[in-house]
Amino acid sequence: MGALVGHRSEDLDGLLCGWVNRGLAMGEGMLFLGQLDANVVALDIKTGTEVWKTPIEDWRNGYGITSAPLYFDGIVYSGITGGEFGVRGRLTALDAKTGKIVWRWYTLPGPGEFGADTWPAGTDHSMRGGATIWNTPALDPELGLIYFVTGNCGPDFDGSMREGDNLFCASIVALKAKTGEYAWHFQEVHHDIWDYDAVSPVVLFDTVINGQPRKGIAEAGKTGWVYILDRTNGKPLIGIEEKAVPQEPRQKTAKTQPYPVGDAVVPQCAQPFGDYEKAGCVFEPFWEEPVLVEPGVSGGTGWSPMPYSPDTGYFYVPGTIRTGAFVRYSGIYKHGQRYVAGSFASPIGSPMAGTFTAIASTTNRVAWQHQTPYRLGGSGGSMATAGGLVLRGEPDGNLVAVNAKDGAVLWKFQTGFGADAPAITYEIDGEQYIAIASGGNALQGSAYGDAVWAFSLKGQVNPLWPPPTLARVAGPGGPLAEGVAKVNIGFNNSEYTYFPARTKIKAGTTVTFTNVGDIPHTATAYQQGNWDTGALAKGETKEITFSEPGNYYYICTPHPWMYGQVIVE
Ligand SMILES: [Cu+2]
Repeated sequence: MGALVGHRSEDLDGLLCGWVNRGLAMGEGMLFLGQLDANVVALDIKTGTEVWKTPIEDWRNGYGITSAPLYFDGIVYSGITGGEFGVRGRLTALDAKTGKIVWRWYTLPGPGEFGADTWPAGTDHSMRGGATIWNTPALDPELGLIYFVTGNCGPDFDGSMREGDNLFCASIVALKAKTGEYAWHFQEVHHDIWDYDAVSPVVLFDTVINGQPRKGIAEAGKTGWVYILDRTNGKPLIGIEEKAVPQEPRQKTAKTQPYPVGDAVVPQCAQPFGDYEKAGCVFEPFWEEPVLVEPGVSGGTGWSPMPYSPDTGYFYVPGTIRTGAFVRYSGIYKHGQRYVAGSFASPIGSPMAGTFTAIASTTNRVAWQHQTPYRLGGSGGSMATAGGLVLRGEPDGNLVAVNAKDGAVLWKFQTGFGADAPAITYEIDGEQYIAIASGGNALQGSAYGDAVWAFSLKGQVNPLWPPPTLARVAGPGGPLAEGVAKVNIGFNNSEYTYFPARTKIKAGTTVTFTNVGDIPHTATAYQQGNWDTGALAKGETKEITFSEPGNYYYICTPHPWMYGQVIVE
């Protein structure tokens, strides 16, 4: 599509969460898409010709777009990402015909603006406080309001310099769709230090509570709860209580946090694991000694959407069960670079699993729940049909149809690759089809592919063989660098990381570990093997030769939450 012309694609590699695009919008004979380089582009739907292209920011400042835009009534709405790069989140409205920016609403208040008193006075921390918009907004034409959710506060994991609730991080926000004027907000997590973004798209639904018809809005959070509000005013529909939470004065933790009435869809307390001294529940604070917290950063519901069925009145909530070892360190703000001041790694070998839960919209209680051997909260989500089915793609490659009322599994089909996309349904000449893109997902660790499957009652294509089994325990993530024998430590202003974190080499290869960070680090064999670079000061290098085939994990001895992997063939 002519994307990313004008700069080398590898310049963008270090940005955001990888090469991700969550879809397109359509309107007025055009397709609208947001690009990783922070341009919103309109294409002629028939020819693919570019009609206009508007940068809503400069990607060199740490910004990007990964969400699908929303088109309504002559306006294209786009979020922006970069919450780990010291950016200022915003929603941008563009004229669909010309691409001119109509308005923008900053998710972080400037001096004197509403919410500015939730940041320390006389500082500019709010100007790089994140609160980015990872997913597509929803719009209620009758109320004239547009709704969206915001991501974590920046810097991640360190709240010491940003005392206050830090609006509008981790919030559901409503604006007047035409003008961008503030209508209401609800903050899910005050003074976020856990990367508890609100990132699953909001769901608008109509319901009846105590005999009264109500206009609802709901969002599934990384905390494991579903937040259910009245979308006319942002007030809880069922009940959300502010409760006192454990404190860490150095983190300037919020005194209370919102606890929705009802059930969480994933466990909210970490189990003790390994040598970690402390395991806590949701909102457990931490400082410079790692503390296990559950849900971890990718726990609960991440980017996956949750559908609502008006027939059952249930939300279908995808969840991830995963523990994070949270630790804070000193992060240094550098313009346009990663600005993360801590770590959240899941300990090597700690369990990972998922849930798929029907939550009753009128009580916020579990109606039924499936336990899954793989994570679902950062996956594709699902779709509810008027025929009483819920269809969900799973990272193990299966497209699964379940009974929306009771969760009984009715049908499964192996698509051959990670089915980490929501299914869709459509009708042609009176015949109903179901389709799913099955392409895998790096964060899920599912098998990559490039298949689009369509199903009807007349379908005759056979399923594929299942892809390799997914990891059930945590370990180094990210792409596997083939044949790369150089590992940089502290690369790209990410002091506590190995890059690449995973590499695959032939037996007999010598790997060069170089510390390009600012403080001493090691690469030290973990579990298998007996090798160690020893402490490498800034700029120092050590060569390690791997003669035996095997799977070699390694950690940094002074910073055990740092880990990497060398696979030797
Ligand atoms: Cu280290």
